[in-house]
Amino acid sequence: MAKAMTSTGEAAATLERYGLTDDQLRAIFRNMLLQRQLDNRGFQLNRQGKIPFALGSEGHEAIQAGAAMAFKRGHDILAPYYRDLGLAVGIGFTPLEVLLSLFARAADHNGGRQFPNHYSSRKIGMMSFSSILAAQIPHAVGAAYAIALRKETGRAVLVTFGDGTTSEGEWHESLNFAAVHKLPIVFLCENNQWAISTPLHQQMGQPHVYKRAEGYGLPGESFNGFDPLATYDAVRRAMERARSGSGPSLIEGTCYRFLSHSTDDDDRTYRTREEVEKQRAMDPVPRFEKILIENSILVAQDADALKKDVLRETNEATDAAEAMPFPEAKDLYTNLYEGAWEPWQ
Ligand SMILES: Cc1ncc(C[n+]2csc(CCOP(=O)(O)OP(=O)(O)O)c2C)c(N)n1
Ligand SMILES: [Mg+2]
Repeated sequence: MAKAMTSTGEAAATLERYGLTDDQLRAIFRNMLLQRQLDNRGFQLNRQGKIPFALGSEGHEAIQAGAAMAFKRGHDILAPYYRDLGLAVGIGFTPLEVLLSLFARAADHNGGRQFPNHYSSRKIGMMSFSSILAAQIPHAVGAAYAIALRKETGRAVLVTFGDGTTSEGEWHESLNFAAVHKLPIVFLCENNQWAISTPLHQQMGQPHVYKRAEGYGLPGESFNGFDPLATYDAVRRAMERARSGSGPSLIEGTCYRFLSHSTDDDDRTYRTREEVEKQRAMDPVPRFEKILIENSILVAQDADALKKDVLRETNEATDAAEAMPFPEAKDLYTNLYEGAWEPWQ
């Protein structure tokens, strides 16, 4: 294969694309752009006083778009956590569904009554989850246990969590149980080096989460979470292992949280701008765009057209969701009690 030229005229190293087609590579890039646009929209709407809360996932685009490409829709199950906007969108959750969640409208999957950014969709195989850190992990292990009990093949569970979450007891119990029963599950840690205001070194003595795998008798592996293709490769191999009945894995991608934890905190109070700027210089979105252009998979005009298209899609979803009604007060107990029973009566 001929080597592509970089913008500086040097020969670019041949891209290791792990069998992905040009269309798939462009789809990964589009997903990264869409995640960032939707992510920013949440912060903008909050600052405009239109929504009470949003979480940022900037810096997680590569890890999530790469993982989404390794997920088999219609077969696999995703048990995500609150920062997985790009994973949700990457497996088929629509921008309108994201905005309905942020605006808490009645047409939202959870009837507008779940916390923003807590998506779920039976249709695409995405489990509902709670804000309690690590609570999704035993649920995910339960889903994997069900797959094993039913002797289903060709499907597996992908469960995600942050670095801070690995300090929770459920995390350890889940890994041990999954290892003992050789369950079809992949534990994916999105290590962004912070847990709100707690830096990694105050969270754990061993900064590499994947190294704990050995203690449970699992394979463990780390990869560059700013690289969507390295992520795709690691997640695909671990999911294939799980789908084929060879058991669970613990994999860890290192990335960084560029924004505050959420619209409710100000990261200037607990970390330096120098640290954030140093990580920003490795921003995975422009980095991947450059790689695609240098390898003639994308031309600059197409990249601009993609960005415009993603902005248009986000604007349309915003307007459509905002125009929809809130849930009605009479529906407060629907799906909570049988027959919408009012417990005080
Ligand atoms: C059991 C529990 N303890 C504390 C919290 C408050 N809390 C919410 S997010 C968070 C940080 C989690 O950090 P990490 O797991 O690294 O994920 P990240 O937000 O960095 O993606 C904390 C402490 C919670 N939701 N649940
Ligand atoms: Mg974290």
